[in-house]
Amino acid sequence: MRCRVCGVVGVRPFLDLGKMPLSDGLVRPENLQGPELTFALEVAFCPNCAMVQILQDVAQEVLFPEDYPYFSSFSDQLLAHSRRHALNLVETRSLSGDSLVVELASNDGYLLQNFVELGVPVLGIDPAPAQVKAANDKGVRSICRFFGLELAEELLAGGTGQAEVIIANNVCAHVPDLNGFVAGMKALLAPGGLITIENPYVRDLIDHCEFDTIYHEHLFYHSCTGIARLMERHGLHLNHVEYFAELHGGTLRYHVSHQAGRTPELEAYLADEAATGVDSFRYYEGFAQRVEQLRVDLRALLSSLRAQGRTVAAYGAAAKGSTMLNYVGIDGDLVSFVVDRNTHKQGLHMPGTHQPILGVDALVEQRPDFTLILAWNFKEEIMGQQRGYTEAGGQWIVPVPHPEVIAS
Ligand code: JHZ
Ligand code: ZN
Repeated sequence: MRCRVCGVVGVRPFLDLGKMPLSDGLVRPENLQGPELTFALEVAFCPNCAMVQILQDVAQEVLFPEDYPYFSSFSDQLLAHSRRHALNLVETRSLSGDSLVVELASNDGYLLQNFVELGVPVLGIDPAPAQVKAANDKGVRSICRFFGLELAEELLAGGTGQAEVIIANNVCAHVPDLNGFVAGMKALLAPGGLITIENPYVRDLIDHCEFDTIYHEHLFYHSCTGIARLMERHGLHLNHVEYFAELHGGTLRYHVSHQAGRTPELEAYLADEAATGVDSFRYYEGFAQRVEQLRVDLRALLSSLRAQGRTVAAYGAAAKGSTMLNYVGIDGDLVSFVVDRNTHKQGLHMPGTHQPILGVDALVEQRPDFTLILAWNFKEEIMGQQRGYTEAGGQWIVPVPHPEVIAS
């Protein structure tokens, strides 16, 4: 099989999750009886460019339909993280009313709104119409398009100047033509400009068994080595990296520019990836077995609770939640409903396993004995908001790195 990025034949599969529904394909009540699309889902490593990737392609219009339900603004932690990033960029890059900040996958304006507040011109680019509308409604100038070299050239030809800062958060996993995407960033970046890219770190995925972050929307799973090689191929340079342990299970922020040069922090990450083998196949061998063990353990935990007559619900109709429910085989008998703050998800049902998605008040109203936190990346924030449930005796289960009931 050919690598999606470097084109070399010989990517090596290391995990097969079987046939899975689309993780964000939440089901409307009227479609519950109808057929549901499922697609194979296998993950592989490219020994040539170190890019971890899935083997299957689902058409973009199927993956990202008009009613794509993910809105970034439902997490206070993410909003705070984004605000810090924006304020820091305004200061360190001396951004002003003459600058331009472009965000790729700008969603509902969760990040760019901070620049707007400070009078820094922005352009958000995102293919999801409802999210783009929400952004424009709050004064964040955004266009509804997929980004790539073509759009970059169209913007430049249309009079949009080059950007001092380009931000691409949680999107480099989603783009099939990653080369075209990076070429577009290069074209759009001012000579002294900065690109920042955030993505969950593949090392955390493997080390902490975060297999549920694997789904059809995520074509790539990134490392410093992979990003460095990708940038080099396009004449860009990875200069620096920052790590956020709490964000999406461990996130790296890559700093990229037209100028060569690596900070000691980046050198340390690259050396560490070489030493641990993140840049070689052996690191990924054995992962499938650990994932299978997690499936067995989580099923056993939930089955034994149910056998004792305990009730179990779940928190977070996250995309990763769908992978977890479907791979582990958690149906409505094991977990009866899922709650989520995102009002666009409420009233719908989980893909494949079909639990109804309710508002978060259902936890206190129905008081399940246990709640499985599918959005485990936000567990502190979630448990913090749900003290009433905990005080009423509700208990929490986290599924990764291994399933456990958390003492509260
Ligand atoms: P969340 C997202 O994946 C989207 P998902 C995307 N697929 C991506 O690439 C990764 O992030 C990195 C809800 N919630 O963001 C909101 C509450 O209800 O972890 C969400 O529905 N109450 C593009 O979908 C879900 O949980 C809360 O207090 O796997 C979290 O989904 C909080 C904090 C969240 O990821
Ligand atoms: Zn490759």
